[in-house]
Amino acid sequence: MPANLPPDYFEEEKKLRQAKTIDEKIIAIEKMLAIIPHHKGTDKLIGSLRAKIAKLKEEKERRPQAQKKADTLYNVKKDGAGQVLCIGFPNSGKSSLVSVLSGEPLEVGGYPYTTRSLQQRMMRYEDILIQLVDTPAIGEENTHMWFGNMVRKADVILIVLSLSDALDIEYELVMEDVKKHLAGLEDEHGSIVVVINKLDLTGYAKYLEEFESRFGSSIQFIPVSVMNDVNILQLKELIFKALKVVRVYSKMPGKKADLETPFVLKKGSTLIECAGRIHKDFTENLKYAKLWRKGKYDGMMVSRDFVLEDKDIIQLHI
Ligand SMILES: Nc1nc2c(ncn2[C@@H]2O[C@H](COP(=O)(O)OP(=O)(O)OP(=O)(O)O)[C@@H](O)[C@H]2O)c(=O)[nH]1
Ligand SMILES: [Mg+2]
Repeated sequence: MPANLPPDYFEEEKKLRQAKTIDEKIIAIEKMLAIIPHHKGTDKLIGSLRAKIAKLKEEKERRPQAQKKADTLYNVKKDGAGQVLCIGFPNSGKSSLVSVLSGEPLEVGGYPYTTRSLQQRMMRYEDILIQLVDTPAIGEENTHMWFGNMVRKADVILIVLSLSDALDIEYELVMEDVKKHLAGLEDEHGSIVVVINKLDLTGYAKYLEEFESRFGSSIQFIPVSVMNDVNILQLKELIFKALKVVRVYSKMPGKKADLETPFVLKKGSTLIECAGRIHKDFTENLKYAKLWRKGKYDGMMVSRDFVLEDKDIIQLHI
């Protein structure tokens, strides 16, 4: 017996195919079920749709808490050595950039507002992982739901612009939005890095030069091409620098230093702050410490308020 399904049903079926989250899928199937006429010809279909919902609900239950949240909230919890928020206007290449930096794919499209929610990906930099957050373009209908909060808490704000004759204006517009939310935070907010993407596009050299002469001396910026893999490694380095962290390795007495797992601390952190991070007892019971710094110190005794640098190796004695 033919099912004779109404056009509304196929509309919902299309939505189901486009659905990204489990919730969206469940809603679409529930609507399909409500539309389907009940008769012998549709029994099987109804049964299989109900089974699909049950399976989706099960899948939803099984997923870790963090992932459940990521689907619904406009907030990404920090992870790794620091959080880098990528923002910009539609189509500038935010998702392309986050994909290539992290090596994990994201949806990319040649039309505006491809990205609909915050997405996190981890980028490896030497021996640490840095969290990148891809975002919907500024101007997307729900921007207000995440923009202020994420801008304030980011360790680095990556403004992604696409090379064009409107480079200056776009930069100023994004900065205006950003500054609104950073007002009052003074130097306590994350560093800002400007990425000018699509360097491969021809005919815009003049605008890039103009941008550089206007803003070059006051901001950190780097032109890149995701498409042609230009300056991507340099950008990784710039991101690491902008994070303003140091990596410190610990060496147990009589053993080799553990160079696999650095402790990541804010630049300017002291030995005792690092010791406290390694173990809370060290804060009180530390007797003395030795430090190795390539080309400079070879097991030198250092005091509690000694300021650590990137790649220092320390040995703590209690
Ligand atoms: N020519 C050129 N095109 C690029 C480059 N990087 C990305 N694109 C293209 O630009 C378009 C937009 O890329 P996306 O990464 O989706 O841009 P987005 O900023 O995430 O866009 P929304 O999510 O819509 O805000 C796609 O067609 C990409 O293929 C590049 O370096 N050069
Ligand atoms: Mg995108």
